[in-house]
Order: sequence, then structure tokens, then C-alpha cells
Amino acid sequence: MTHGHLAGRQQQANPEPQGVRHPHIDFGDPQLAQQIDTGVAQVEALLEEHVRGQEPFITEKTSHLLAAGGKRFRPMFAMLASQYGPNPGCDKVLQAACVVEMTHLATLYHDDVMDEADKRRGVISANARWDNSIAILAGDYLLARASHVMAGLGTETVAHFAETFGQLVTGQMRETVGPGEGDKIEHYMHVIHEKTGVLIGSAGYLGALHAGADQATTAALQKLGFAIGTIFQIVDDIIDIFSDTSQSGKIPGTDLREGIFTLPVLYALREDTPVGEQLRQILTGPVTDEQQVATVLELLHQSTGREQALQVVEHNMQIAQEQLAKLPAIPATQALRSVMEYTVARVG
Ligand code: GRG
Repeated sequence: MTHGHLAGRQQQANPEPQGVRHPHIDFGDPQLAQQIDTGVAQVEALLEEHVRGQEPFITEKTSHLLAAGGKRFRPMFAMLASQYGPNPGCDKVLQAACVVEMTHLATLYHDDVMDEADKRRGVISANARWDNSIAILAGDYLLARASHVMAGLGTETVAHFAETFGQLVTGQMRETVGPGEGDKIEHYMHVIHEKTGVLIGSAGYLGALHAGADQATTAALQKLGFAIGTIFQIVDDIIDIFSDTSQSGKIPGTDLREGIFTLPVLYALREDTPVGEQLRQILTGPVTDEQQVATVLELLHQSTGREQALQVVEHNMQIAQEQLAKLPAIPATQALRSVMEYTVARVG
């Protein structure tokens, strides 16, 4: 749930940027793969152009995280969604994909301020390199540039994006205020829907809309993106607890150390077993002592937390399958199925 940052622990003197890391997904059709690659490369060129400011001191900040890397998952999803209309990969599709990725980029700047993150995409975060004000303003500038591109895409896109912005901010604020007396698992699901599901849903919606796809198909691709985003986040949160460092390169328990209890932990805490009881006693806040982190991880391995979180993944896969079933039998549908399988396969 901390979305990849390693606050305060792993900052290196000379951190290495990740570089752009397109996920290796077999689309099952070389011609389609070529079209998507070309489209994503065109979006990359647009991103490089649009993150630039009118002053060099702006460009230095707004290009920092774009240059550092990232998967470009959302542009790829938009390009695939555009296959369902008569104009796949047209200029407007490319611009829509660019708007989605620039918005994603802006949220990363703001998220790192809120999380006091030191690193993002393998490099020093903007808040750590400059300061919070600069990082917030860089995110704001990216939103301004995204709005500029959006203006050329018409009022339907602007209206759609107004909704998306609102949901992103609501999710972030919902996470910040916490569940209060409410159900913690419902709260978690609500937050990940708003913070992660909604924007991937937008990529599906806008890619299809600007390619000229019909309304039912556009709606199915938005729901598919939402479900895939939800799976993506739960899987990330499972990996954070249960990953084997030698395989994933990640140190397990980052969220725990920050007092963020994600889905597998929330399920484990509900268990009416001695393991659940011990976890309830220990997990009253952030786990700071490394010995305690090891104990909690061991208890989580003994719990049903992972299994129960995977059942929620399974449920969202069914939702995704329902949307895939609404789509015509074209190569993009098989590719989207592979995208869904990729998001799940990361959990091992
Ligand atoms: C600026 C519109 C706006 C909103 C501010 C801060 C905030 C409200 C929302 C935060 C939303 C957020 C950071 C969600 C996390 C989404 C997520 C899964 C990030 C990681 O995505 P990847 O794995 O990252 O696709 P890369 O680096 O590969 O692009």
C-alpha cells in the first residue's frame, strides 16, 4: 500500500533509476504487440514533451520522475482498449493515454510528500531531493499540463477526468483519516478502488472512447481496468508481506513498519485463533523493532491472511472475466486476458 517507496531506510548515495520497464506480457499476437509497442513509444514522446515547463527550473522538477522510469502500465492499457474502436492508436488515443500517465505521475509526487518517502522509481524522491513544497508544486504543474492536453480532447473527457481526480483525492484522504469506527476491510477496499482501480479504469475508458468504441464496450473496458487495478494493488500488498527477498528483491514488511495494515494483515487480525490473538496484541501501531517485524511476519505466514486476500483477488478476477466476456473475440481480448493473468502471476 506504500506503493513502492522505502521511506527512511534504503536511500543510497547514488540511487539507480529503474528506467522504463514495460512489463513482459505475451500478447499472443506479434502484430498487435508491435502496434501497442509503437503506441506506447509515441505516448512516451508526448510525455517528454508535455512534462516540460516554460522555465528550466520547472522542467528539472517535472521531468525527474518521468526520467526515473516506471512500467507505463496505464498507457499500455489505454492502447489495448483503443483496439475496440475504428481508430486504434489515433492521435486522441495517444493524448488520452498521456493525460492518464501524467495524472499518475502527479499523484506519485503528492503521495511521496504525504508518505515522507525517500525513494521512488529507484531514485531519490522529489520531496527528498528538493523539499515538500517543490514536490507538491511539481505535481500541480503536471496536473496543469495534463489539463491542457485534456482540453483538446473535449468536454466528455474533461467531465470524466473531473470525476477521476475527485476519486483519487477522496481515496488518499480516506486512507489518511482512517476507518474510524467503520469496518477496516471495507475501508481498505474502498481506498484501493479509489487510489488504484479508478485510474486504470480511466485508461480503459478513455482509450476506448477516443478510438470510437461503442458505449457498452467502453464501459466494459473501464470496469475491466478497475478490476485489474484492484487486483494489482492487493497483489502488491501480498508481496509486501510474503515475498521472498531473493526472488522479489524487496524487503518484506515495509507496510508493517509504517503501521499500514493491508488486506492479508487485516484478515489475519480477525482470526479467532492463537495466531490472531498474538497479532492483535503486537499490532497496535507501527512495528519498529526488527525482531518484532520478524515475529509478525512469521505469525502472518501461519495465518490465513494470504489465502483470504487471494480469495478477494479471485473474486476480482471473476469480475474481470465477466467484462472480458462482453468483448469481441479479437487479439486484444486475449492480450487483455494476459494482462490480467500477469497482475495475478506476480504473487507467485
Ligand atoms: C494529484 C490527482 C492527484 C491526487 C492526489 C496523492 C493522491 C491524491 C493520490 C495517490 C494515489 C496513488 C499514489 C495511488 C497509488 C497507485 C499505484 C499502484 C502506484 C504504483 O503504480 P505502478 O506500479 O508504478 O504502475 P510505476 O512506477 O510503474 O508507474
